[in-house]
This record gives sequence, structure tokens and C-alpha cells, in this order.
Amino acid sequence: MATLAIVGTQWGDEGKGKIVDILSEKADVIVRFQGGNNAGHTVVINGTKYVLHLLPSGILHEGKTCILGNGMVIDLEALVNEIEFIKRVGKSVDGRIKLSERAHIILPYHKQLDAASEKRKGNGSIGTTLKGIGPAYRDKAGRVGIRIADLKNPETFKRRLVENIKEKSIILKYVYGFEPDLNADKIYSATMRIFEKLEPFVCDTISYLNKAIDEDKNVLFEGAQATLLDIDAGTYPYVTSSNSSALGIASGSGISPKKVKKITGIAKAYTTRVGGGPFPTELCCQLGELLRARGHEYGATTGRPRRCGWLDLVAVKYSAMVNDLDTLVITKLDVLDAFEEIKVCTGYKIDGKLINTFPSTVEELSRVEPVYETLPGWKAKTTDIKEFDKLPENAQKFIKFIEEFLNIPVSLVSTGPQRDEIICRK
Ligand code: 2SA
Ligand code: MG
Repeated sequence: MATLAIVGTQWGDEGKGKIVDILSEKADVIVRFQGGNNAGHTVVINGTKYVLHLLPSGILHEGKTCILGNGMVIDLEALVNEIEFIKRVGKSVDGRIKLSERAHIILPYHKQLDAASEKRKGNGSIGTTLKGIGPAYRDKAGRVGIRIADLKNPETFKRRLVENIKEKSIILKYVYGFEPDLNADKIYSATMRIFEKLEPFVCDTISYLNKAIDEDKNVLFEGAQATLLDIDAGTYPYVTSSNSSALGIASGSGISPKKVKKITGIAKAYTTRVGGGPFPTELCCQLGELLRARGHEYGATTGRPRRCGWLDLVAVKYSAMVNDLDTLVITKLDVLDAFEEIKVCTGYKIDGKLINTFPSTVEELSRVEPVYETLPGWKAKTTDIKEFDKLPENAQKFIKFIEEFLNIPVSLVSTGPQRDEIICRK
């Protein structure tokens, strides 16, 4: 394996958690490099469902080291709760979790600002998870963020916290018309109390990871959200506030881009999106509802119903280019088992003319008219099938169609939520 990255190619929820869990078996170290507890990575083991938000999905494998990289934004309380949850399900965490001292922390004012900003946007809201992600990254870029390492120096932390609270209170009150609920003393002591529980995990993850790679350890990078939600490459401004494609691996984990040897993209057999923003292949009819019901398409963090639509290969092709994918994994094939016919978007038209690039503005993306190829469905259960050749012929054709369109081999096909519901292709 050496170094392998897993990234989403759509708008998230492609099933990265399950694939990372499977691939973690061969990994020594699993790394989250961006985002925070906006992520919801679902893993099902022996019928039990685990939803992870901050810890890499590799945490469910005993003996593996899990890094929360410098590019993440950490809600300390959420992390403590997740660690407690992992202990409760009988897994040990000692020495296995490495929390970057350079990661930024999410504070109460970030969540209040997230809510205030979304409320003010009204119908044009981003549809964030309200976890304070955007405001925390805004502070990081604005050089007023507070990092894990700052908590080791209580006086510095207190001073910066007080300064920030002063500024944020003014913004909340006078820009957004929100009554701020921010008491510096209370926030300070609550944060320090929680930090005490996390201190044993704090580490210089940049040095740790570079050393692990130099020693030829197998390292798996786990992307959260996805390429179309990437702050640079995605459908801005309807994106998250980090580089959630492979673009973020180097900066978010503190390694050179030369060190990532293989990148695998995950694509669902159809498309979903949670939150606002254009979605060319969205199905607002019964077919969309059928996809949602069969795919259990509800936010793993917020419980929001996800918008559903046909597979958009124009979008996935763009993601394949951005990430320079080596292989692709197709997930949730079984969700399509019930469909008479399946549409796949292979082109975008604007004003009746085919365009050959993925639009860089949402104004343009919301105007595109998808061009579809209609493929016959297979109307048969695929869940227990373990070999590609045993799949119904039309299901094989569907996968081959994707491979040919993208010119990327499909290495795994997932046919259900369980670990063993997977077809491995050589
Ligand atoms: P944020 O909270 O600032 O990152 O929101 C900005 C946009 O990014 C989207 N986003 C996501 N999209 C899909 N899945 C995500 N994780 C959860 C899940 C989401 C949930 O696994 O289901 O439970 O609702 C995720 N996190 C962020 C978000 O919808 C905004 O469009
Ligand atoms: Mg998810």
C-alpha cells in the first residue's frame, strides 16, 4: 500500500467510511487531514452501525494508529465524546490516537457565527452542518485562530480567547443582530477541563507522519466531504471551508505532495447532495424519493434528507482530473437493483450547446441541462454477490460504462453497508 488516499468524487456521502474501514486492515496509520465533525462516516460491522465524525474510520481496527492532522478543526467536546464511544464499544485508544498540536479548535463563538450567518443568508443559505466549521477556518486564515498547542499555554490561550470574544461579540450583535452567549471565563474553564482529557493524545503529527512514511509504513489518508465541496475546486460558495479533495492532503497533514503514491476516488452509483447549491442531475420526483429510501440517504451528522439524483459522470470526470485518480470505487450499486432503467449524465449543455468543462461558477452550473445515456436496469439483488462476473450482465455493463467514460479502472464495487458486501476486482 505504502501511501494511499481515499477521496470523495461527488458531494460527499459516497461511502468513504466503509471503504477506509476495509482498507485499514492493510494500513499502519490512518490520517484525517481536513474538516471536523461536519463529517459523518458510517461503518457497519456485524450488523452494528458506527458513525464517526472526527476519528479516522481506521479506529475500529485494533492496533492501528489514527492521526487527526493539522488541517482539521477540532470540537474538543465532540472528540472526547467520540473517544468515550470507542472505549464503550470495547476498543482501546491508548497510544493509537495522535491529535495534531497544530490543528485549530472550534469554540462556541464559531458555532454561533455559523448559525447567525446561515440565518442571515435565508433562502440562499449554504446549508452547513452548523458545527462552526466555516468560522473556525475563517479564523485560521485570518490568523486569529486558536490551536491545540495554545492550550498548553493557558495564559496565551486566555488572552487570545478574550480578544476573540470581544471581536466576535461585536460581530454577532451588530452585524448579525444576535445576542452573543459568550462568557470568557466559562469558555476558558470548560475548554481547559476538556483539554485535560485530550492532552495525552496531543503530538507533533507532522514529524510523526513523515517518519512513518520514511520508514515505509502503510499510510491511508481519509478524505472527508468530497471534491465538489472543496473550497478551491468545488462548487463555491456551496462548499465546505477546507480542501476536501486530494488537494488538501499535503497541507492538511504536513507532508510533501511527492509522498502520496496512490489516490482512489469513491463514487456512489448515483449522486446525492446535502445542503444548498446547484445539482444538475437532481431528481425531484418519485425516482429521487426511491433513491433516498433505498439508499437511506439522510445526513449522518444532522439527519437531514439528502437530495438524490442520477450519476453525474461529467462531475466525476472533473473530480478524476482534479485528484488524478488511479482507481475508482463504486458504492451503493445495490440501491439501483430496483430500477427498470438507469440514467447516467455524460454531458452538459448550456443554451443547447455542449460544454466541455465543468463550470467554475454556480450561476453557470445551475443553468446546465444534463445530457443522459439511458442504460437498462438489472432488476435483481446484487448484495450477496462476491465476484464481478457473477453480477447481472446489465450491472457489469453499468460498471464498464463508467470505466470507459472515465478511463479509470473500477477496483471495488460495494453492494451493501456490511464490510463483506464488496466485490474486489484485480
Ligand atoms: P459545513 O458544515 O460548513 O462543512 O457545510 C458546508 C457544506 O458542506 C456540506 N457538508 C457535507 N455534505 C455531505 N456530508 C457531510 N457530512 C454529513 C453526512 C452531513 C450531514 O455525512 O451526512 O449529516 O448533514 C457534509 N459535511 C458538510 C454541507 O451540507 C454544506 O453544503
Ligand atoms: Mg457522510
